[in-house]
Amino acid sequence: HGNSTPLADAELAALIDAHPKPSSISEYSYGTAGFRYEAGLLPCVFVRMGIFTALRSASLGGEEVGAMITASHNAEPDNGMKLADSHGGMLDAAWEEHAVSLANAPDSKHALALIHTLSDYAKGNHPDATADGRLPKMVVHIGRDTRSHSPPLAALVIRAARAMGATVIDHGEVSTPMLHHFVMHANGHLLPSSIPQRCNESGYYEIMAMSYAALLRTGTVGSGGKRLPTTSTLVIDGACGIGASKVDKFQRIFAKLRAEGCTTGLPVLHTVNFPGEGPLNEECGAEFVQKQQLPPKLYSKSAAGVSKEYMTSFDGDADRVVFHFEDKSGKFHLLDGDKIAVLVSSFIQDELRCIDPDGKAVKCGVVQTAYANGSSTLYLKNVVKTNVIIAKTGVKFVHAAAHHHFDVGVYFEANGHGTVLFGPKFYDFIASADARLRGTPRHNRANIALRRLRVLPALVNQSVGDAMSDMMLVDAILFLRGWDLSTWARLYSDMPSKQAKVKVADRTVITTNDNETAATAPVALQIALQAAMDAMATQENADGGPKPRCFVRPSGTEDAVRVYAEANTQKGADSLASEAMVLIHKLCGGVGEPPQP
Ligand code: G16
Repeated sequence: HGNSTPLADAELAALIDAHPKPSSISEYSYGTAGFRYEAGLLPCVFVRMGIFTALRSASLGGEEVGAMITASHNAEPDNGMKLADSHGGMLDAAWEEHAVSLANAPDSKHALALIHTLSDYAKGNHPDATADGRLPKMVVHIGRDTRSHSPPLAALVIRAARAMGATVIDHGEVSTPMLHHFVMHANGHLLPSSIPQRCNESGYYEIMAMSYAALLRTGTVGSGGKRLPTTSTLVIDGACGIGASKVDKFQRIFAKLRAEGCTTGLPVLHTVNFPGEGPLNEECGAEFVQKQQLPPKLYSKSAAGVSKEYMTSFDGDADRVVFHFEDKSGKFHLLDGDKIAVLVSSFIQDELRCIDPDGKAVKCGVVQTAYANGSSTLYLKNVVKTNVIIAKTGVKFVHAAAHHHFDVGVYFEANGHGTVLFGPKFYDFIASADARLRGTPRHNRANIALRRLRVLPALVNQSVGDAMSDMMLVDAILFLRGWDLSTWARLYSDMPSKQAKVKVADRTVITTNDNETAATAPVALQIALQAAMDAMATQENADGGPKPRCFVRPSGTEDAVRVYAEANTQKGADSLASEAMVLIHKLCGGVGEPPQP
C-alpha cells in the first residue's frame, strides 16, 4: 500500500513511537560514514532510516538504494549504518541532512511531517507516481555484518522500509563493499558495458575472480609474471569479521580455475581470524594493525606455524585492507593505504605510458588525507610524478575528489580504505587504443598494457573501497612486477609517526580547516600545536628535510579526538603526539586523568 494513506501513517507512527530517542542522546549525528553508536542507542534511528531509504529510492524515481548495518572498525558493542545511493557510492550530501533531520525529529508527529515533505518531493521526481499519490516503486537492499546485534537491527530497518511499501532485498551477512556493489549493479550506473550486470553474491565473486585471473595471465606474455616463494601463500587476517567468511569463497573459484588449467600466478589463500574465533577487530584486523603498527593476534587454530612473509588484514566490514610482513630478523613491517596508493598509481601510470608515452591523454592523480605519511606524498609527487590532492577524512570526501579531478583517480586513506575510479576519458582511451592496436602482435608491450588496463574496472570496485578487490589488485601488481612485500616496502621509508585518541566531554568543540591539517577552534589549541611543531623542527634540525607535523580532529566514528604526529625520529613523533594529547585534555574538556606526557 502507499505511504500516504492513513493506514501507513498509523503504522509508521506506531513503529516510531515504539522506538523513542534514548535520553542520553541529545542529537544523532551523521558521522564520517553514517550513524554509528553503541548498539542499544540505535533502534530509534534505524526505524527512521528504514523509512528514509524507501523515500530516497522513491526520490530517485524508484532506483534501488542500500543500507548496510555495520560499525566497521569499531569495537563489537557498537553498530551503525552506511547508506548507499543508487550509483552504489555514498549518500548524496543534501540527503544526509534530510537523514539527520528525520533521525532527530522529536516525536512521530514531527517525523511524519518530514516524511510527508520528502514523500511529496519524491512524487515530483517519480515518473510513475500515480494520481492517488502512491509511490509505485521503492527498492532497498539491506546487508549486515557479523555483530550479534546486527540481525535485530536489520529486522527493524526492513520492517520500517516495508511499512513504507518498499520492496526489500535482504542480502543477509555481506561485506560493506559487496552491498555497494549490489546497488551499483542493480541500477547499472558507473558500469561500463564490458562489465556484466550481476547484482548478487556469486556475480560479485565471479566478476572479481575472472578479472583477477585475466590480469595475472598478462604476466605470461613476456612482461613480468614472477611469483616469488615469499608470495606464494597469502595469509588473510579477517579481523574475526565478515571479510574472513567471504574471502574464503574465492577458494572454490580458484580451485575451479586450477582445474581448468589456469594456474598462472594464483597464490594459495590462507584465511585466519574467522567470526567467532576471537573478538571482532580486537588486537587484529586493519584498524589495529595500522593504528598500533603491530602484527595482528592470530586467533585461528589453523594459524599455528603460518608463514608471516605475506600477510594482509581486513577491517570488520572488509572495506579496508593493509599488508604486512615479518622479515628474517622477526621485525614487523606495515604497508598501509599510502603504500597501496603508490604501488597502484605507479603501476597504472606505467601501463598507460606504454600506450601513450606523453601521458597526456588521461589525467591521473591520487587523493590522500592529512593522515598520509609525508614520505608517501613526496614520493608520489617526485618519483611517481603524479597529481596529489589532500581531502578531508572519509570515503565520501576522497571518493568525490577522485571522481571530480581525475580520469583515473586513485584514492587511499592511510588506514587502507580506497579504490581507483575510472572516468569516461579512460574508457574512450581504451576504445581508441583498442582500435589502434588491433592486429599488432600479442607480445607488443602496448598490447599487454591495454589488456591489463582493460580488466581493471571489473577488478577494482567502482563504488567504494573493497578489501577483497584491493587485495587482489595489489597481489596481481606484485606478481606482474615480480616483487614481494620487502621490495615494495623499500620504495620509500615512512616518516616515523604516532596515532592516538583522547576522550573529551564534547568533541564538537574542536573544529578544523577544510582538509583537517589545522584546528580552527579552540584557537589556543592550534597556536600551541604550532609552537610544539616548531620546537620539534628545531630540536630535530629539520631544516631542508621533511618538517615534523601534528594535527588533531574529532573522530566521526568514535567518541574521541584523534591525534596524528610525524617527525624525523620515532621519539620526536611520540613526543609530539603526547604533547598534543595533553593540550587537548587541557583546552578541550578532557575526560578522566590527563594523559602523561
Ligand atoms: C570510516 C570511514 C573512513 C574513515 C574512518 C575513520 O571507516 O569510512 O573513510 O577514515 O571511518 O574515521 P574517523 O577518523 O572520523 O573516525 P570505517 O572502516 O570505520 O567505516
